[in-house]
Amino acid sequence: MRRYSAFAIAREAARYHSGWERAWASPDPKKKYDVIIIGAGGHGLATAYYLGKNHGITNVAIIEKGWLGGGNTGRNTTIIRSNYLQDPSAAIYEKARGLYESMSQDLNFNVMFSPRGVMMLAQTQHEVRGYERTAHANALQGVTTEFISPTRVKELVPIINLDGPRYPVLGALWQARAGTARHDAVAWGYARACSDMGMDVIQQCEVTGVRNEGGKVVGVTTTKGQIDCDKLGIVVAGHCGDLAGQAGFRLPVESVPLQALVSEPIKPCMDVVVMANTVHGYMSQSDKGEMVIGGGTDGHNGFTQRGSFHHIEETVRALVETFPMIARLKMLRQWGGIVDVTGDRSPILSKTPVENIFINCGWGTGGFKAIPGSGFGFAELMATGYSPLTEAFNLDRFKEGRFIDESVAAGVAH
Ligand code: FAD
Ligand code: PYC
Repeated sequence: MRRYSAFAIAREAARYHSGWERAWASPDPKKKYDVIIIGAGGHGLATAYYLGKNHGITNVAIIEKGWLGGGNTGRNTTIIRSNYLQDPSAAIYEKARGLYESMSQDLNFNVMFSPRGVMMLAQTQHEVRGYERTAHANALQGVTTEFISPTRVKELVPIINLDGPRYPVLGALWQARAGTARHDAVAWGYARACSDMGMDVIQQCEVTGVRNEGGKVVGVTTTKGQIDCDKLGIVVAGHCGDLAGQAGFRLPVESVPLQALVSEPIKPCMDVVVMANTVHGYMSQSDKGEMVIGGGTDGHNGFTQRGSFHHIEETVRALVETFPMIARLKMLRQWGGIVDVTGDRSPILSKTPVENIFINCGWGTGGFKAIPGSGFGFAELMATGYSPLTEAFNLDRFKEGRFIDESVAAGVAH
């Protein structure tokens, strides 16, 4: 396998942005695509990739209003884990985690997957019981997690304060094979693989209308003209309500800002990911040495890619009590994304009321970890009409009351 340095990854990005590759393809009005995917985030690109790789469907266009991975895929804090409670979730997140393990080889693009371990602290008795229950459920699902003691927590994270001023650390749910990956490399790797298969990745092209005839999709209208297709996948995260509206149906999804921040780089001090959901902050250390920090969503719907200022204060306060040594760290940057949240905190991967339109959304605050599993299943659904990975996540569950409640496993409050 060829390995890529950080420099080589940056060069790959420059290739895309310089127009050297097909990634700057423009829509060809004479061409009809078998499949159009709206949204060149991780889920859209992974879907296109598996349509080609697993189902031989390569007459595909991926249409992006901004740039590759410029939505939530390039804005998240890169936590990858599969310690969810319900069986359908464990299946799709564990499939994804497994695919992350071999993604660099599969795409021949270094996505810097780092299975360093993810720890979710239990700081109330309620959380202890909840995480013990999750560990038992995971054992039945074949997902390797364990509930560990405070002593083990301290061994793994020497900088942690077990006796915080508000909540002591009573233990943690630990997944040793969970971790992080370089988020934009995931988008670039999939995009290059799609491009190599002959697909058109069309950037700076916003879909402004979805064209249906007789209840069946025929194409889209974009800022670069009309494009025809047989099947359409809407994979636009926080903008899914808007696109569904253009197609003529409604979704049970709310869009809310979620933000993150990073500190100045410091020497290595923590080699696992820690999530503290009661005090409400989480932190990991990037390969560059920056502390990567996040907390909850804004308490109101919104489409700003910023997030409210008071959340920064709350998140930093929570993390300073958990890791007192970060108190004097300077913060370098802050940003936000628009996340698409469902009532049961589980995604939607589904057929829609319009024939041949499929929707993949609702990943909320936790979809980065799911990208390869979601793409694998959604491509199967789009190609064959059925996927065991996506079946439980269909839209009808909201009518039929078959919720997949992951409000605890989602980790980030929303
Ligand atoms: P996106 O990456 O947002 O892609 C959708 C694309 O659609 C965008 O590029 C957008 O420009 C495009 N688009 C929208 N409308 C149109 C249109 N009309 N025409 C054409 N294109 C359009 N998840 C985790 O698993 N772990 C984490 O640690 C984590 N941390 C997070 C931290 C933050 C601050 C945020 C914001 C999110 C976090 N997430 C995390 C969630 C994760 O980032 C998302 O669930 C995931 O990236 C969604 O991917 P996507 O491909 O569905 O969406
Ligand atoms: O889903 O693990 C997660 C997560 C952490 C931060 C944001 N999302």
